[in-house]
Amino acid sequence: MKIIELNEDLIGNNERLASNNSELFRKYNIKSFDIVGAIGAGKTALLEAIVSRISDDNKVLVINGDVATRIDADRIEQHGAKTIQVNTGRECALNSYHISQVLKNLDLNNYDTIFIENVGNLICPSDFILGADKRIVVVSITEGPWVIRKHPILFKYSDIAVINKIDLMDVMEINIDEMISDAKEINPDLEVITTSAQSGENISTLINLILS
Ligand SMILES: Nc1nc2c(ncn2[C@@H]2O[C@H](COP(=O)(O)OP(=O)(O)OP(=O)(O)O)[C@@H](O)[C@H]2O)c(=O)[nH]1
Ligand SMILES: [Mg+2]
Repeated sequence: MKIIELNEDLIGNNERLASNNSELFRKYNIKSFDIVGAIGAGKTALLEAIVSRISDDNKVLVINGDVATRIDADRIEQHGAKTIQVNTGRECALNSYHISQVLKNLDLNNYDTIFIENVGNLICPSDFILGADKRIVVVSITEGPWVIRKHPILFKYSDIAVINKIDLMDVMEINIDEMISDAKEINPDLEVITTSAQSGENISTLINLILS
């Protein structure tokens, strides 16, 4: 019983801080995105591709959540965005407290678009909204054809689903239409897009979808 109460408290507190974050984004007219997804699915590679195409015309900040290291932040900085790395240590997802601490120490007038790359994990982030406008869930075809069906919750509570690494379609012998329909079955409102961060396929469509 105690454990359930604690858990509810944790999630309730997270939601309160998330709504403060959301208010800040609105106040400063910032578009904000929480990018969640499997380890190694290509979240950072997609951000590199997106940032390199939009950073001339947009004031972009990327907040990178990772257990350790600032490898992802360093990768993204090379493409013209400011970055802030948050190392979560033992925690398997970012929470709204992490984001509130980052926002507190920034001049938000300097940004119009904020991407938050969550820790690579298809389970933990579902309990912790961050206050971003939209959640984008990323998987890739190398996680196997059932990855979406096996992790329905994040797909249920996301706005856009990206199925990445389609340049490897032939090697993986994946039926991409089935993966798309798995996602749509879980959440009929989900926008589903297939991409290759490596070849650049559909990256401009993804950008239009995100920034529209
Ligand atoms: N072939 C191919 N490789 C890709 C693609 N996108 C990413 N990769 C490769 O997949 C590996 C993992 O990519 P990342 O961008 O680091 O993945 P991530 O989701 O950010 O990983 P974590 O942050 O560790 O969870 C890297 O070696 C990328 O070069 C793609 O579209 N096609
Ligand atoms: Mg990454």
